Amino acid sequence: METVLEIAPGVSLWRERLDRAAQRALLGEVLAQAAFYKPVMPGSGKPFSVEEFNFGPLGWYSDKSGYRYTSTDPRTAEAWPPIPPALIDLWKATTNHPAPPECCLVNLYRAGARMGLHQDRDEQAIDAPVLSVSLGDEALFRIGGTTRKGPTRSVKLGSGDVLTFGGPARLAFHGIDRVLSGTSTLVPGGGRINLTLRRVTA
Ligand code: MD3
Ligand code: FE
Repeated sequence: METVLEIAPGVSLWRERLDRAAQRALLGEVLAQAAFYKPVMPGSGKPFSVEEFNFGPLGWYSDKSGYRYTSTDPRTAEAWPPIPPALIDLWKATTNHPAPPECCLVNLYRAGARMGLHQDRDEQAIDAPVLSVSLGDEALFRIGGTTRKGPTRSVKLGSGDVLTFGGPARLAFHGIDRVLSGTSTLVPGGGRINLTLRRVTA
C-alpha cells in the first residue's frame, strides 16, 4: 500500500508518487510541447514571477484584459495540446471523480519565482477536486483555510509529490512561498514545474 498523508481536511499528499523515471518521462512530454509565457496582472500589467502554459480543452490565461479560461492559446489561436495520458491516469487513480479534468495548468518557477496566497475560484466545478504534481526543485507550499486571515501551514514539496484538494480544501487559500534552488537536477536550467489538473465546467 502506498502512503497517503491527510495533511489537512480534504488535502491528500502522496510523497514521490511518481518515481524518477516517471518524472523524467512526464517532464519530457511537457517540455517538448510547452511554449511558456509570462502572465501579467489584469489592469496593472504587472508580470507574474511564474511562467505558464496549458494542456487540455481549457487553459487558464491571464493578460491585461483579464483572467479567463480559453480553448486556444491567445497568442497563436491554436488549441492547447492534449493533457498527457499519464496525468489522466493519475487523476483517475487518485481522485475518484467521475468526470475527466479539463485544464492542466503548467507553472514554471525559475530561481526566485513565487506565487502569493490565493484561492482558485475561476471554475464552475468547485465540487471537483484539484490535483497537483511537483517536478524539480523543492518548494515551500503554504495552505490555510477559506478566509485570508487565520492559520496556515507550510509543507515542503519535492519532485514527484502529488497532492489532491477536495471538499473543504477546494476553496482553501494557498501559495508557494519560495523555491529551494538547486535541490533537484531534473529540470534543465534549474527550477520547479507544477502541473495542476482542474475540472472547469459544472
Ligand atoms: C489548493 N499552483 O496554479 S499547486 C495554481 O505549486 C497554484 O504552482 C501552486 O496554486 C503551484 O493555482 C500550488 C497546489 C494547489 C493547486 C490548486 C489548489 C493547491 C490548491 C486549489 C485549491 C486548493
Ligand atoms: Fe492556486
